[in-house]
Amino acid sequence: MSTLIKGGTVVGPTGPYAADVLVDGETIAALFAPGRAPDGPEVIDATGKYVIPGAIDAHTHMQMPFGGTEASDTFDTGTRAAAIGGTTTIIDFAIQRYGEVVQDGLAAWHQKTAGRCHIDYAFHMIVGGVDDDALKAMDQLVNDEGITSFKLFMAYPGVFYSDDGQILRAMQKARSNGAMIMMHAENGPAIDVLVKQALERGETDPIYHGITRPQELEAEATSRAIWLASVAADCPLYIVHLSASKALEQVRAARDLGRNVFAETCPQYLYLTLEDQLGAPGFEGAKWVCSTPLRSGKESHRADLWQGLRTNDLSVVSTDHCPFCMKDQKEMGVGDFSKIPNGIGSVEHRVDLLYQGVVDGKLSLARWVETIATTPARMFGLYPRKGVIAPGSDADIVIYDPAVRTRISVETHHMNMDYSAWEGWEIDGGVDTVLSRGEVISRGGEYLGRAGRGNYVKRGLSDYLI
Ligand code: DUC
Ligand code: ZN
Ligand code: ZN
Repeated sequence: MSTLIKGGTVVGPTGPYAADVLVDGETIAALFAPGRAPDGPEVIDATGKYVIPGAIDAHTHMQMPFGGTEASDTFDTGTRAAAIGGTTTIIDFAIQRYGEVVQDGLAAWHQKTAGRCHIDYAFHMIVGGVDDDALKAMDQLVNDEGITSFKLFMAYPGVFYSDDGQILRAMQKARSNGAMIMMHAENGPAIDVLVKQALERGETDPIYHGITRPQELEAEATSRAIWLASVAADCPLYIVHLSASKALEQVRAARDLGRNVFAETCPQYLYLTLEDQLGAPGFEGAKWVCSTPLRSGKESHRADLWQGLRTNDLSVVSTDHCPFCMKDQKEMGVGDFSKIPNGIGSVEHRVDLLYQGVVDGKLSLARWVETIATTPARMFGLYPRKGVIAPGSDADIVIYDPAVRTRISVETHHMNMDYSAWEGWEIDGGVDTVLSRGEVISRGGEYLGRAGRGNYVKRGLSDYLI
C-alpha cells in the first residue's frame, strides 16, 4: 500500500525543506516537490508540521536486572511508550555477566524481546567479564549477529566493572574487528570509597548519590578511557551518558586532535540538577538517582552540554532509559542512598524534550534531527536504512506538530513507572503521527501498533570510523 505525506516540512541533517514523501510498503519510495506527486495514494496531511525520521534511542535498558531488582519497563511496555513518543528504533543492551558465556547473555535478550517489541530494535553487548572467550565472542557477534558495539564499565566494581587491563584488551579487539567500545566512564573504586565514608557519617539521603560521584571522577575516567583507546591504536570510543563539563573537556580535546572519540548525553543532564531534583525533600530525590548523576545547577554543566551538542563534541542524545518505580524499587534505598536502583525513564519524552531545545534557541531544527535520529543511525551502523527521510530507507517517520503543547505526567505517560521524572513539564510541540516501516502506529494520540511487529535489526559498523 502506498501513502503520501503531503504538505509538510521535511527536516534532515542539512535543514528543513518543503517536500511530499511517498511511502510504498515498508520503505520510502520518493520525495516530490510540493504538489508534484502523482494522485492515487492515501494522503496524510502534514500541513504546518515537520516530517522527520523516526527517532533512534541508542541507549535503553528494558527489563534490566540491576541493583537487586529489574527495570520496570518490559520490551512490550517500553517500546510502546517509545513509539508513542516518536522513537521507532531502540538499541538495548544485552548483558554478559561475569562468569557467563557472552552468547548465552545474548540469547537471553533475544528471548526477552521475541514477539514483544512494537518497534524495531537492535542490541549492544555489555561485556561484564573480559577474558579470552569473551574476546573471541566479540568477533563472532560482529561477524554473525549484527552487534558492533560493546559496553564496558569503569564503575560498579563487583558487578560490571572491568579493570584497565581488561579494557585495553577489549579495545584492541575492537580496533581489529571495527567495533565501537562504549564506556561507562566513572572511577568506580574511588566512588565506592566516597560512598562508604558518606554512609559512615550518616549521610544517607538521595542527594549523596550525586555528591559521592563528583565530576572529577567522571572526567578522570573519561580521560583514562581516551588514553587507553589511544594505546589501542585509536580504537573507536563512545562515552555514554556524559553529564559533566570536565568530562566534556576531555572529549573535546580528543576530538580536536581528530581522534575516534564520540560522546552522548541524555535529557536529564540537559535540564535537571543535583539541587532541584536529587536534593528534593525527604526521599523524593530517589526518583532522579541515576549514574552518571545529575550535576550542580550552580555550575555550567547544562549550558556546556547544550553547547557540546551544537559543536558536535556531543554527537547523540539517548535516554539511558532504565526505569524503576518508587514503590518497592527505589524504596529499597530508604535510609541508604547506595541501595537505590540507578535509573531514570524518559524513552517516551526524548523527541519532545529535545524539540524544546529548538524552541528555546539552543539547537537548530537540523541538529535536533541529527542528535536524535541521523547520528545514532550512522554511529551504530543503521544508516541509511534508518535515521533519514530518503528513497530506499525504511519508512520510519514522525510527523511533528509545533503548534500543540505537550504536558508530561505520570497520569498520561505510557511507561511502566509509578512517577514521572518530568512531572508537569510542558513542551511547545508534540508528536502527531508515527509510522514504523510504513505502518501508522500512532495518530493524534491514538495508539494503533501492536506487540511483536518490531523486528530485530542486525547492525553494520559505524559510519564514523577512520
Ligand atoms: N546507569 C544508570 O543510571 N542505570 C543503569 C546503568 C547505568 O549505567
Ligand atoms: Zn552506564
Ligand atoms: Zn545505561
